[in-house]
Amino acid sequence: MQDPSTASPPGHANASRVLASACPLDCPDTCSLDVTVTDGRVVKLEGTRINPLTDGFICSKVRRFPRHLYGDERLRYPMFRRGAKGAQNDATDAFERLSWDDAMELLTRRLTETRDLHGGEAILPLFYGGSNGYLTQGATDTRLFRRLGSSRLAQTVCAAPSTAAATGLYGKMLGVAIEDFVHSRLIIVWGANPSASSIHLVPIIHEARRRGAKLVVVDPRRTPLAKKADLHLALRPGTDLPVALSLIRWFFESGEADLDFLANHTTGADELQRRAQPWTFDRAAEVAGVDASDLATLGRLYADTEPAVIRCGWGPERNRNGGSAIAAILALPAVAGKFGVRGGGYTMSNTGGWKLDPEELAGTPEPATREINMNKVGETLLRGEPPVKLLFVYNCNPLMTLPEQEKVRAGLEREDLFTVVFDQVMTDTARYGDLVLPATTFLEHHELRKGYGATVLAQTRPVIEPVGEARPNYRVFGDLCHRLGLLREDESHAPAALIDGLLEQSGRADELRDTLDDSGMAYPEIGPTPVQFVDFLPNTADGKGHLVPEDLDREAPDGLYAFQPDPATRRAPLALISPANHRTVSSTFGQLHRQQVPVELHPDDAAARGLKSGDDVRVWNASGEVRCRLRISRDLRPGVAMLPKGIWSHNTQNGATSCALVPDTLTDFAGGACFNDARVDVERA
Ligand SMILES: Nc1nc2c(c(=O)[nH]1)N[C@H]1C(S)=C(S)[C@@H](COP(=O)(O)OP(=O)(O)OC[C@H]3O[C@@H](n4cnc5c(=O)[nH]c(N)nc54)[C@H](O)[C@@H]3O)O[C@H]1N2
Ligand SMILES: Nc1nc2c(c(=O)[nH]1)N[C@H]1C(S)=C(S)[C@@H](COP(=O)(O)OP(=O)(O)OC[C@H]3O[C@@H](n4cnc5c(=O)[nH]c(N)nc54)[C@H](O)[C@@H]3O)O[C@H]1N2
Ligand SMILES: [Mo]
Repeated sequence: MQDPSTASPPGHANASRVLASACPLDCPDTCSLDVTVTDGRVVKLEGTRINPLTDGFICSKVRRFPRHLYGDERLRYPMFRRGAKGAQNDATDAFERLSWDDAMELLTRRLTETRDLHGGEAILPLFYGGSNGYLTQGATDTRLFRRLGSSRLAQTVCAAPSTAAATGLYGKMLGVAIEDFVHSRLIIVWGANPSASSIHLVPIIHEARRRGAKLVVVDPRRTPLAKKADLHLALRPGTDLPVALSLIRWFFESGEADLDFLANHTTGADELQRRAQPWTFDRAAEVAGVDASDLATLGRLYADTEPAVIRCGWGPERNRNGGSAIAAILALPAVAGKFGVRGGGYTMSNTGGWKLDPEELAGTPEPATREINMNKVGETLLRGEPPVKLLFVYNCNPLMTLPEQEKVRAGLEREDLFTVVFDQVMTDTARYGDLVLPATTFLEHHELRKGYGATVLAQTRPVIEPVGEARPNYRVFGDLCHRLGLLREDESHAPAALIDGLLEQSGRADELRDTLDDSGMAYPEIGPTPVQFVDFLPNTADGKGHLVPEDLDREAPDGLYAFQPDPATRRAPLALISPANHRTVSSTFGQLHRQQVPVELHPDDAAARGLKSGDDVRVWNASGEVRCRLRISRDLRPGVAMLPKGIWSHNTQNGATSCALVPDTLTDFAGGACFNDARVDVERA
């Protein structure tokens, strides 16, 4: 392997070279990569061991990255719309090519006019998880939109309630390192499906089991790990809260709670016990649709086994009880006394090790303009006051990933809305763009990212010249600031300056710079595998875990840990879940998979509707309908349907996806998305 800093410059057409990189996609693993470049083109991506978690292998999605780079759907130059918004015709018919100079001039004019005529709040930036890098989001874009006085975006589509819960309870302390799961004797995979969403955890779990560990999976589906588990709790979606509270209650009632730990390291244990009191195993089992005896088995196993770790995923947060559910799950290791040993505790998001804030580089404080919850973008585009007149979409594909898809679609169809879509490929959203701008990928620009499973910080450089005329976000947002006269003389949007600015915040910039220049990856000062409550305490003011944090308690309707019942109705009795699939990362790479995707249903639910596998069906509720094939699956529990997240309009018969059935209601706190509160019925089409 060759260090990119000493390699011949990107684009230099010569024989094959292997250059180091790291994946910035929205996935916990942050794989370290070797990229083979032949004659200026990427021909192969492989995993390395620089991030030991990668262990030399990567997912099939990123192995096929050359198809994303060079495929027909790749955006190669700026384009202006000529045809109808949303037209599915060939991109070359619907759009006219522009030079970057003309595109930037047009955009500068539209931004200025919109602000002058309608006020800054008529501009809405819309962005999320396309790249998890500090250079593609947070610094230069924030600088631009703050100085324009645009509406602000609450980034709530994922992880908002879980982050609020982890912050409220433990100050978002680091989790158990993924590598340390091998030391666990009991692994509880709670609402996560690492076989699709973070594949490097899977062999570690298998190794732990070879060493004698037990595996429990809490998931409405029989996931690949659930099929191998010692216990699978196939609960109803949205019922994690009563299940976790019933375990908490049992620990207190049976004398298994770790009262010493609770007294020394937490506050709020008595109040938590009081709130868990109504949830006997029988009552929780009835609400969750599981056997009370399985809850008792899990309680006993968790009490008796050490080290025990909970891998809490994002499945439990995506419903009306999501915030309280995550809080209750994260409270369990405190109640059961599972912290303080290697391989014991919990893991959720592991970003707590890095306190770098790109927004500090924006150089302008957050204005007091209106804040739009991104789960309500459809509603805002249709009925927001003042109306949104200019929508600037980047790092996301909102038509395929936000709730109330038909509202989002109707909003994007507004002829008086000017939509900019800045993306790498012609997404379903980009088809509604008035101005479409081509973005580089991580193999064509500089990046610095932190992992959220692996605790690494990764720095990467371009390994090829941009495809076509694609440009990095930092350049486009920086140039826009400059053209609009919003850039101060001492400010730079050069990647080196941005990286320097971020590393300075760490208090160990020189050391980090050396390490990153050397290997491309660095760990927090505390090291790669610190132990919870041994090597560090919660990042709360008093260093304790707060089991009933006041702010969350105030925000939640009826208070923290209050259960909201199932939203099913007679007309919409089935719970539709839409978890991650193994072909896409959210909707990224969806252009590469054109086959029809079926909705899945349990055999009993299909039989009750006279349906069989292969039938054309209509999945519907008051928000919309999806027309697709039916697949009968014994891996779902009765009452649950599944249509994965991340699919595109070409994957169904009518162009609608699960988001068309998802309400824009919010989680109990932090304004999170309730994807798994979609309630539907299925009938023959
Ligand atoms: N291949 C791939 N990898 C990804 C992604 C991707 O789209 N594809 N997405 C990335 C992103 S953005 C994220 S946030 C993570 C998400 O990764 P995960 O945490 O794995 O989240 P999900 O896939 O949403 O759901 C996980 C599991 O929760 C189950 N589930 C659904 N509802 C409930 C519930 O109410 N309770 C419980 N206990 N379980 C429930 C689902 O059946 C699913 O098996 O993965 C990241 N990695
Ligand atoms: N039904 C349903 N929907 C869901 C979920 C669910 O559980 N169910 N889960 C949700 C979750 S967990 C998440 S995180 C969201 C994610 O939703 P989004 O944030 O919309 O993520 P993606 O669909 O991956 O779209 C990211 C886009 O950014 C582009 N991109 C990548 N890098 C760059 C860059 O450097 N510059 C620019 N300009 N563009 C770039 C990619 O090409 C891609 O088109 O989806 C949510 N949607
Ligand atoms: Mo996510």
